Amino acid sequence: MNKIKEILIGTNNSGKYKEISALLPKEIVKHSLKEFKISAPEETGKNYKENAFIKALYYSKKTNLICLSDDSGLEIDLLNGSPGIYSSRWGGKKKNFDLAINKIFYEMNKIKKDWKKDNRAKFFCCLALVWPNGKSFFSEGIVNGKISKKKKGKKGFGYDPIFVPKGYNKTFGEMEPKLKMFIDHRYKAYLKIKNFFG
Ligand code: ITT
Repeated sequence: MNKIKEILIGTNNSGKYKEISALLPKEIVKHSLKEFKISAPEETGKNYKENAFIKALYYSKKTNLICLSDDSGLEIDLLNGSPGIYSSRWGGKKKNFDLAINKIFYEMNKIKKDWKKDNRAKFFCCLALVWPNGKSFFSEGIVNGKISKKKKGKKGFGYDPIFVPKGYNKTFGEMEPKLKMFIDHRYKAYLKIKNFFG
């Protein structure tokens, strides 16, 4: 297999960008969307895979580069899997995750005032690797955990301050990024495509 030497990391989320670029081998030439003036496609898919494909295909066609995109989300058992594929949209137009996190607490409290023991959740990630000719490859990863009663830590992004991964007693927001990135959903999905990069 010809190893990929140059790639576009097709995300507008700087937290994701940092993690993905740190996972990829150093030698690979990495491009970010900041180098190009491309607006984001509408995520009209009905699941993570469709949305990851929409993004990677669109950015790959626009730039003629192989593109790696991520579609991910937080799934909370008590909320029947919400916010799920709408995780980004719960932050509103301004992607305000203080708001999104408050909405999560609000919705959980509405269902059960004392949800301390009903706090199971997971992060899901689908990575799509798409070539300009439309060839594609997908991989998925999950990290199980629970929702913390309070927001804790300022180190991460998105929902990191309220997610405690299984086997740890800190939120992702309290963890060093170097620890978080090797236990999360994105890393687990990346392991399944890492052979493309050598
Ligand atoms: P792109 O589509 O440009 O990649 P996005 O932020 O809109 O950026 P998604 O549509 O995949 O990406 O939304 C997933 C949301 O889930 C994202 O905005 C984060 O808030 C959240 N999320 C995903 N992975 C996360 C992680 O590792 N830590 C915290 N929050 C995460």
